[in-house]
Amino acid sequence: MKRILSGIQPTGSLNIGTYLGSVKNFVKLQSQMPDYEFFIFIADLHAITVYKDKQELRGKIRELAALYVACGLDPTRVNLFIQSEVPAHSQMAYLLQCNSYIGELERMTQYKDKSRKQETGVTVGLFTYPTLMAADILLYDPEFVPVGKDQKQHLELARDIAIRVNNKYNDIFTVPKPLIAEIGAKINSLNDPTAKMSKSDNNEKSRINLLDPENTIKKKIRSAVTDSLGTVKYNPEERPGVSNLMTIYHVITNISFEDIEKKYEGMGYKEFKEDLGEIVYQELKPIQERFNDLINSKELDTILDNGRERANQVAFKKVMKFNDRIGLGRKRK
Ligand code: ATP
Ligand code: LTN
Repeated sequence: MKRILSGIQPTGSLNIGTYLGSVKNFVKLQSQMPDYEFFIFIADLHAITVYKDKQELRGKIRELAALYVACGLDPTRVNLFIQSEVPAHSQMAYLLQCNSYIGELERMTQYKDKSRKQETGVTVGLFTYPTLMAADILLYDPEFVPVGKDQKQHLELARDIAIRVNNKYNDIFTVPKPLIAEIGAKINSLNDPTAKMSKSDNNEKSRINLLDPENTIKKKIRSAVTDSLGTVKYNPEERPGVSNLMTIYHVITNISFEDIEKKYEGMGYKEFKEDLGEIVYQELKPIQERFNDLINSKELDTILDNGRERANQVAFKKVMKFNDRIGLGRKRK
């Protein structure tokens, strides 16, 4: 069976950027692509490239798992698992590090940005992060990897590594293709609409978290940065603020930009923002209700146990096969 795989880090607060750009897409794909087996995981090993408090990390991992299911991932369709519970990820990452070059990792823009921001205490893990990501992917031979635009470069590296290893060790990996959502692929920050809405932004007002209460959601949208023109028109270059809000509106309701423009013709931002606040809240309400049922449930543990079992089965086989091709250990019978 062909496969699809993706992961999200359990850091910060899951927000509508990650939801609209990534999770909602998985939910759509699981029904649009019935011939594929899905692997979706919580990338907790990636989260510790920067130090995390133990209790907080544990909490975030579980929260993210519950949110995935609350957002509509169907555990009968998707193997949902926690990365660190499948040891082959770390093993494969090492093997791939021995097939990657320092120069290509130094070119990764996310590493350059993050290490520049941090200055001291930049860990080796942060630097080798893309090889761990390549391991996550190549272990499962997926045909497609749905990601946001910001992960495209990492995926290209995973492809390069796969091709290189295939040449050296006789076709061991499927070369994965990115699957990037067309629109809604990038939701921007509410207070700086030229930057990505990010779960690690220190400013809470920059994003709407999936677990924000109704009044917070509405307040944040009301205070989102727009411009002084006061017309609802889509023009991402010149009017990033209102265009970003229109993107959120469009991705949730499926109403075209043109129809949104028509609907709010002759009105200011106030009405548009009031409506958008309600639209976002209505989208998140059922997710929050399902989340509350799941977070402390046995059901969630069963889902993660099943996911871990299936992922281990596939991943262990792959890493042993690669060990064998390299010539590690003793020859397998
Ligand atoms: P950070 O900004 O803290 O590095 P993040 O908010 O990008 O983290 P990730 O865990 O890196 O969160 O993202 C998970 C997935 O969601 C990725 O595929 C990413 O591309 C996508 N994604 C994240 N933020 C957005 C956004 N604002 N718009 C669209 N997609 C997003
Ligand atoms: N690096 C990704 C999360 C991630 C991932 C993966 C996505 C880790 N491993 C494998 C797709 C496939 C991120 O920060 N968004």
